Amino acid sequence: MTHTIDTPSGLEALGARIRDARTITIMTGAGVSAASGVPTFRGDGGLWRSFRAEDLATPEAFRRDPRLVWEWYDWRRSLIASCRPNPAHDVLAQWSRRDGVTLITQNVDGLHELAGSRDVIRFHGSIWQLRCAGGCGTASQPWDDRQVPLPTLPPPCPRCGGHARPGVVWFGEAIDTDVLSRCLDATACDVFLSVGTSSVVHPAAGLIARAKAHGAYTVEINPELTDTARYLDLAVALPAEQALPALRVWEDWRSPGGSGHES
Ligand code: BJW
Repeated sequence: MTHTIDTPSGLEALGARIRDARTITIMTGAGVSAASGVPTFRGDGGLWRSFRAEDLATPEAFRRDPRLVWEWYDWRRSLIASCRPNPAHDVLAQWSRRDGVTLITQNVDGLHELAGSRDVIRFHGSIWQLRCAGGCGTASQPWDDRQVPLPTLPPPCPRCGGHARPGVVWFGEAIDTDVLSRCLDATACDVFLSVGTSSVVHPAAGLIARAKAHGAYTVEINPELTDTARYLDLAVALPAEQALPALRVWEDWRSPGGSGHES
């Protein structure tokens, strides 16, 4: 049966387990950025106008009405541009300096990178990248564009003049094969933490079950425990920005008597 913790003072044993683990994989979702002011998809404020992510984050929606889809992304880009990393991003940035830590995020907001996290695996791409949806097709590489608001919607591809699209993964689209294979490899770990995700969108949601099958100690951190939590070893019913700093892992890793492995 899953053990549940709902106070920061109950996190000592998890902190010790993480400190002693050789390999730790963390997968984050929208909840990790909630305290920074980025709306989650399926919580309060998850609707834009009257649309859900499932209505707009699809190739069909883009084909039908590229301007509408771009208005949503342009609004989100403007909002995210004024957001700053919160203590959850800061703790994970510290952890990312240690050997054996893999950070995977479903988020496209770039806040882990802004907090200083190294080698973030972006499962669903980046809202700060664009790629050609027109004549250059899938052969073209994404490019960075941080303008907010974008001067023209939809923005044009600079090469072929067709529409550019956000450099993100929509429903029905495959995860980049290299990204997926690195994430599957990272499920062979000692501890797997799922932080701030509703665990309803696959294949990301399936990674923790795979980690458990490999023998990892599996943990969810989410104030609203998900259906997945009941299959895991531990459920931490706290916001990420409270739970992660309360683990006090980095302080020990840094200390001379700490359990080492720091790069
Ligand atoms: C806090 C907090 C705090 C609040 N602290 N926590 C298997 C079974 C069923 C369906 C499928 C399946 N395999 C594939 C599918 C179909 C589909 C899918 O999963 N559909 C489901 C909806 C049923 N998946 C796909 O289509 C994927 N592609 C695919 O599988 O391709 C196969 C293929 C192979 C070969 C060729 C072709 C195809 C792609 C999925 C792409 C998802 N994209 C999006 C948009 C990205 C771009 C953008 O941002 O616009 O990704 S949708 C959206 O959902 C976004 C997110 O990354 C993703 C997950 O959301 P997340 O992060 O979990 O957010 P929320 O809002 O749901 O949850 C937030 C949580 O935080 C809540 O639980 C809160 O309680 C919590 N919280 N405050 C901690 N302070």
